Amino acid sequence: MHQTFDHALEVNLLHANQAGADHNRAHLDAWGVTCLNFMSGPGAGKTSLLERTLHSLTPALKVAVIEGDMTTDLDAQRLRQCRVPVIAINTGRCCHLDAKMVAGGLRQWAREHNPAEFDLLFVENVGNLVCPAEFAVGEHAKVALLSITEGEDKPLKYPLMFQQADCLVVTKLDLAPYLQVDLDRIIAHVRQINPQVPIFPLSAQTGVGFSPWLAWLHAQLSPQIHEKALFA
Ligand SMILES: Nc1nc2c(ncn2[C@@H]2O[C@H](COP(=O)(O)OP(=O)(O)OP(=O)(O)O)[C@@H](O)[C@H]2O)c(=O)[nH]1
Ligand SMILES: [Mg+2]
Repeated sequence: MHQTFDHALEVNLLHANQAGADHNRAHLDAWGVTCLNFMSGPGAGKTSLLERTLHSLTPALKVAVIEGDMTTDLDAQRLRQCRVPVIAINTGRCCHLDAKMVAGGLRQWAREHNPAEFDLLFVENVGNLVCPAEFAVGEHAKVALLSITEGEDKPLKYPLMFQQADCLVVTKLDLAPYLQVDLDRIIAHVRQINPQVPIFPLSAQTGVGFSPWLAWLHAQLSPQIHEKALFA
């Protein structure tokens, strides 16, 4: 009985969240903005990937960031150094962003800027390998990150994140020589969960592996943005 009640509650919660995400997506589509949701366990390298990506994109492409953190604005401060608007959302005790929080971020963005003048919105989710995968925020694609220091078994132990991902970035590739880690095993485990997902092993520190990642990012942009000069 309790189990049925709990299950119904969860279904309602996710259903309401999905309606909110659809609403956010409708606004993003009306503005012509492509939104990517970056998700990973804590410290896998989301902010570092965004920093290097923002430095690699041509200034002709207008980008904003919604930065989700439980308490601080440390990542928001880092990303502001990249000279893009950053809307910081503190989630408090909540271990993920949800559609309602991101709707608040979109409203703030629309008060401070004209979103229709932008091309891309990056959402950095709270560091957590489980819950962010449950809650859509209106993104056009989900980018999951896994650092090679986290262990080859993680795709099998936390399957939802890898199942939901439209793209997987395997980070910290520069550390591979110092670890006993088999990249092919990581990739094989991901393929068990999500056989077709594009996988980009790279290093945000050295830039190795960045070109295929940037090409994938480019392919996500809406067609009218394609003719803009693409990457610096
Ligand atoms: N060697 C190496 N270190 C990296 C790389 N990317 C990130 N790091 C380091 O990993 C640590 C965490 O990186 P962040 O970019 O803050 O990770 P994050 O996923 O944004 O962390 P949270 O937002 O707290 O979940 C920092 O000390 C980074 O310098 C990389 O490609 N190579
Ligand atoms: Mg971060």
